[in-house]
Amino acid sequence: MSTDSGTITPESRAYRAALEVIGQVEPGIAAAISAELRDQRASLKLIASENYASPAVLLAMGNWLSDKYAEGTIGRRFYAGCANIDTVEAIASEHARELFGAQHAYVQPHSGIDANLVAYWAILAHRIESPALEQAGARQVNDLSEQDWAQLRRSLGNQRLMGMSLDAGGHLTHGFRPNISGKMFDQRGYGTDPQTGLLDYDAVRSAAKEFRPLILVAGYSAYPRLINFAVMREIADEVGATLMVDMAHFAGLVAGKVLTGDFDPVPNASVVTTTTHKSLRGPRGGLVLGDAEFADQVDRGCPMVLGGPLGNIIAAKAVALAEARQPSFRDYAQRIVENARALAEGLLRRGATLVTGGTDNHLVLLDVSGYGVTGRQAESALLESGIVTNRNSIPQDPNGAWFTSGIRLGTPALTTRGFGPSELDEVAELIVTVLKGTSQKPAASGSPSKVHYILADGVAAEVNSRAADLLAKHPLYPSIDLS
Ligand code: DSN
Repeated sequence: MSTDSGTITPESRAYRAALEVIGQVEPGIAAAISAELRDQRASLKLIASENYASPAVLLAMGNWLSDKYAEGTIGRRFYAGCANIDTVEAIASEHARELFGAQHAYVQPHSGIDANLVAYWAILAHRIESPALEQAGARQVNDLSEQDWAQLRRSLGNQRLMGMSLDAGGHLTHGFRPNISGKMFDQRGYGTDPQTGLLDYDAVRSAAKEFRPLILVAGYSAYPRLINFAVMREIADEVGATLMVDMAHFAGLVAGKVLTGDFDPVPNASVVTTTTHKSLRGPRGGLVLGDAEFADQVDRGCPMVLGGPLGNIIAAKAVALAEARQPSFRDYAQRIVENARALAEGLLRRGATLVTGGTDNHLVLLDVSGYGVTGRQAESALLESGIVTNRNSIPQDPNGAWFTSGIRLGTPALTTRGFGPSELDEVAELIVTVLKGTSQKPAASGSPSKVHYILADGVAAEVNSRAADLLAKHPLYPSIDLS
């Protein structure tokens, strides 16, 4: 790209100026920002939960909206002078409601975990706290007698939650015991069929009938198939549970209308949470969507559960949501899935083992145990070869959640760069080349290491070079030249 002052793009101008200003105060930070762009440009990003936000989204984050405190929400702020934050929040909420067809949208959560905490407390408040207040004739908890307050606290702390277990592909916040969700709720996980790796709705139904949760959570961070949310809703209704869906991973596929009807969580669940930075391709953050009946409690997320809203991030969410309402986003979402399928087929054709035998969404879960390495070793060998992935446990993983026996691969980021199915097939070849060339290095004790590995001579160089050829065909942020 020409650096001639007549042809320089607005994005290049913006970032050069920003880096110059930052560099005058802390050059190390300016250098790290530039290095991150270089690194992202130079690697095949297959982390299923990452993406590349547009320059407009990125630029919306770096400004003085960050300086404003605005606890509360529109029309109910704890600070004066929030008119512009009100505008930003209203635009973001409207885009979210329109994009997803939701009755209500709360755009303040700082992350997916925060969004889930807001949702849990909103459901508890709506279903447990409000009826208790009504029964006691109180307007708020401060009006309760000590005895009623103690009783309410006991009730809030003893509710049941059921979600997909972590090793079946669920998320930490869906009731994993060490997580706060597993401690604040009496929890039970549902798994997948040990033979097929698929969600068994009959098993979920009978477990729910036995356990009778207050909240049934659906959604995942490492399940490569679709979930029928209409069936999950039927199960929730049968046992008196509120269906909550965490669509963080596949929000882009919902926004892009790849997941519709029974597979669209929004019309089927009462409360839906998401992050905004994964397949949705926005800034790092979260959203809570849902039925109007939960709106009042959801809107109390800040300051009851969350710290002050980040006006600059909400602005960037609004920009990203506006982008996702464009027709081109539907094409993008469709291509994510086609690319994931091409990646899965390419891996299978080259002898790899995939959990569930394939994919219907944006991710593939590769069982690396057949290559004689742990997920941790595979992750490191791939990184050395220019392929960024993350290790992930597989169902009944003998190596546990830290070393793991799996690698999770996702296509949202490479699809943003413009990769197509034939290139994902080549990526599959590169992955298998690395895995076949990787072996365990014995630990000092002589026993097999779960960490150290040996990569056969020449493999990293060859794969890095072929990855560089692929990446050169699809430059990242072509409108930005920092030189
Ligand atoms: N860290 C996210 C992921 O990678 O799936 C979930 O929290």
